[in-house]
Amino acid sequence: MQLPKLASAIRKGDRAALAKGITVAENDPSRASALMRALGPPTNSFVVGVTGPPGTGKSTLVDKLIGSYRKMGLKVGVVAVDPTSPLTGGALLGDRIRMTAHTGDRNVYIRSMASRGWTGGLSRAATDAIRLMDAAGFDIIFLETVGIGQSDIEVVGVSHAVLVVLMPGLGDDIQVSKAGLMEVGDVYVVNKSDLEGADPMVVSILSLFRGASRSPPVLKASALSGEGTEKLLGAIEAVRARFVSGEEALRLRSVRGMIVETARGAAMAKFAAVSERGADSLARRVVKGELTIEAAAAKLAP
Ligand SMILES: Nc1nc2c(ncn2[C@@H]2O[C@H](COP(=O)(O)OP(=O)(O)O)[C@@H](O)[C@H]2O)c(=O)[nH]1
Ligand SMILES: [Mg+2]
Repeated sequence: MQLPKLASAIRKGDRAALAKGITVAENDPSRASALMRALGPPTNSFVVGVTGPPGTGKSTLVDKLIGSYRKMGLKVGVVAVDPTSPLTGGALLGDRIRMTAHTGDRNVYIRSMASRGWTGGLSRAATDAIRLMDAAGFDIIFLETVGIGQSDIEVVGVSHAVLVVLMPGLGDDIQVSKAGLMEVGDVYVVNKSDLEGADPMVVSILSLFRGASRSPPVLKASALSGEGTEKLLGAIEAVRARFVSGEEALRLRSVRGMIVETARGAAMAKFAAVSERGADSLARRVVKGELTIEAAAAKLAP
């Protein structure tokens, strides 16, 4: 399909077109860039980043929240990013299993994105997917990402609100602060409150913010039993209320994140385009003294 046609079908909320658009975003950065240009700037979607170590119950919680938002009559999209699939093994399958409660619902769209190499490229594709869902008219978009390292977490910069999901027994607070999770969260939740050790975990997170310039809410919930999920929804809704009322700082924050991820994605694509073809003959010319290494490198780069 021609890109302008595809863009206009996506804008009409055509699910097949949306799926196609996201596939373009994943596989073909240059076409994706043209498609994004055709879509224009972000409109009304409220983007909720959900991050935290693997297995804390992010997908299960998102599934619960989808249900709450559907009851409110809102359209919900999910982008589940798994940049570290070799490490987390099976997480994507997990996402699919744990978010099946809404498979028949035309107002819910869930898309998992697997790593094809670089985290940066994946972040750009995820950013594009969010913009595509926004154009398709989704009110709420969840961006689930595994928060293991700094680069995995950075992608949540495109969100209007970031939910950090932890659980009892994660060990010392150092694990949490090391990954950069303490900087990104607007709301912290200790999930699996049905298990031992949720309260000490809450205390240890609160202690990390002692003396800090901000004190985000730290909640307890159980995605399995539903306990505490209403409060969690309330905390997210408090941020969404600011978004809906047009708070500029929130809109700026998400757009800023999109610009950064798009720029990183473009830089990654350039990096990937450096082929080693011709390197042998260039090396010969450098050895002969005909070229500097810098000049040879410039010939190799696109
Ligand atoms: N006991 C308990 N288990 C949970 C809860 N929420 C999720 N789980 C389980 O934790 C495991 C990982 O959940 P998942 O949502 O895939 O975690 P993710 O990797 O963070 O997305 C699954 O076996 C879930 O059933 C909870 O509130 N209590
Ligand atoms: Mg998950």
